[in-house]
Amino acid sequence: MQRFYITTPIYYVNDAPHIGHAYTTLACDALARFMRLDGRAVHFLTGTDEHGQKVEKAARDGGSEPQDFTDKVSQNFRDLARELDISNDDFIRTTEARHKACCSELWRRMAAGTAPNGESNIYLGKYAGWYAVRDEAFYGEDELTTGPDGRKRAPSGAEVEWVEEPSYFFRLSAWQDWLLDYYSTINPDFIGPNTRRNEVLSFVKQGLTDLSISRTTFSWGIPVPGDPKHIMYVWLDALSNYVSALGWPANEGDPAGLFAKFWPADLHMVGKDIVRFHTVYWPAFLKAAGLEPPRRVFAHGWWTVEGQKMSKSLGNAVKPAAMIAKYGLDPVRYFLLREVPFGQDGDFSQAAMVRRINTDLANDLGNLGQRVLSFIQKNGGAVVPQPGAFTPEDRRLLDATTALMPVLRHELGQMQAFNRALEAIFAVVADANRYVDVQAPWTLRKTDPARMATVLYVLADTIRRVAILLQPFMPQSMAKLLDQLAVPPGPGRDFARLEQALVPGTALPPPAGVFPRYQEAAT
Ligand code: ME8
Repeated sequence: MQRFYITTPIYYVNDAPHIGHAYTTLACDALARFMRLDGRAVHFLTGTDEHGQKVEKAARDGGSEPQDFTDKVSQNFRDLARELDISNDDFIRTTEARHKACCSELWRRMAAGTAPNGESNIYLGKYAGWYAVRDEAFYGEDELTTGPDGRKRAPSGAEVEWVEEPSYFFRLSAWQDWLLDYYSTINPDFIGPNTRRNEVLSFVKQGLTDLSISRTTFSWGIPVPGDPKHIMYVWLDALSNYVSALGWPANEGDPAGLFAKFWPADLHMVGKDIVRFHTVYWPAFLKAAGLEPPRRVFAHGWWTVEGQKMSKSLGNAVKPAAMIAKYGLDPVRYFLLREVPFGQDGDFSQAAMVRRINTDLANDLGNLGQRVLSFIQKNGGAVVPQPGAFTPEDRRLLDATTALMPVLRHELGQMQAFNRALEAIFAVVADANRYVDVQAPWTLRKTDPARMATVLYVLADTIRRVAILLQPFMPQSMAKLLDQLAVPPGPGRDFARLEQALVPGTALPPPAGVFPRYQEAAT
């Protein structure tokens, strides 16, 4: 069986989850569900990033011990996954013992190995330079700008501070040629989309400097093996989650273990803010430790809200729970993945959300289901109709759904183009609505009942196929629609059954609208 390992970033617990976090997790969920329905063995991981200076500071600012604080806030991210109906197989916290053991071993392996220039991968030195706690990242002087307030800032807008302390370094400079080779020759599909790939390539071509990978001025983290005054740089700690959650190193060499089954990861999904950590540092760390690099990293774009950056100070962060309460879960899932070409930035506006709900979901898909199923209920004896021979128009509509499978495999599996996948499915929904209008079953009812039955059959089966294909995006609503077509839950809803048509004569329950129009409550 083909395997698929997909991960979200592990989120910092200093912040409450908002629509940006929901977005990444949702995209991964849709892909994980797609792959499962397509017959793959899937492992889908999410979790929380709990060490480092930023989290320690957030805990202390709130008057808590870091462990108590992280225990509490990590739960918000688990709750988010439940609110969004996320199908993750595991949830990792970097404060768990399984993770700490993995980090220590990864460090030891890196330290034991040599870089391509023959020198040791890790050496002790002194870091003197700029650090942004908000990004948990080191910056060169040339990357900074000075604001009107005289403070220096990183390209992300985060304030930086001068840090001078003993530190272990990773000999990243020596991995530059291997990285360029990895991006260009060994694995040209490593980074998506292309804009990000080009950015990373030019960053690496400019020349890499060695990376500070330990800190000594605070203590909330994993100690460096053999030198516990140092704690590991939080990004080395965090990135390791992708292998610690698979049980590495304890199950190394066990062919039935999760690590053997699922590493290297098929896809690390991330936001564009953290692409450098995942595409430069992470493959180099792994290679230095003698492990395989991941197969692909896709960096999606950034959401603003009503044209503004989401921020604590503006207090405009969109809370997923509030959106779900207002619009329903599946409309929110649909909107986020449909509205913006995946990879580009997008703006979350209530007006755009309502437009999508009313146009695509209520008018196009909802109406198709409702008018066909209630017509069958009233005029077709409330059973799956008995079709006669299919005309070319009938075949064209049925074939259109079958033809979607390779398109979806490409757009989702290779390109992570959620919007294009949804566009393709909804083009068939539009075809089906046109087919209803042209075939006019209400007229056939009087002139040619046998043909009416065929038309209704073709429509019911098209709705079944569309509902099966939309399950990864809107699992709960599509389950309701498939219930109304009397398709039992389980393997009958897998992609492999797409062409195993409805059985004429099967009783159909009374239909109920799946996507109501959204109307602003009168004030
Ligand atoms: O960076 N639009 O965690 P983090 C779109 N712990 N996506 C957004 C977003 C927005 N406005 N805001 C956040 C970290 N995200 C590290 C990761 S991984 C080994 C360690 C999403 O809590 C997006 O996926 O700051 C981004 O990359 C991630 O949240 C950052 O989450």
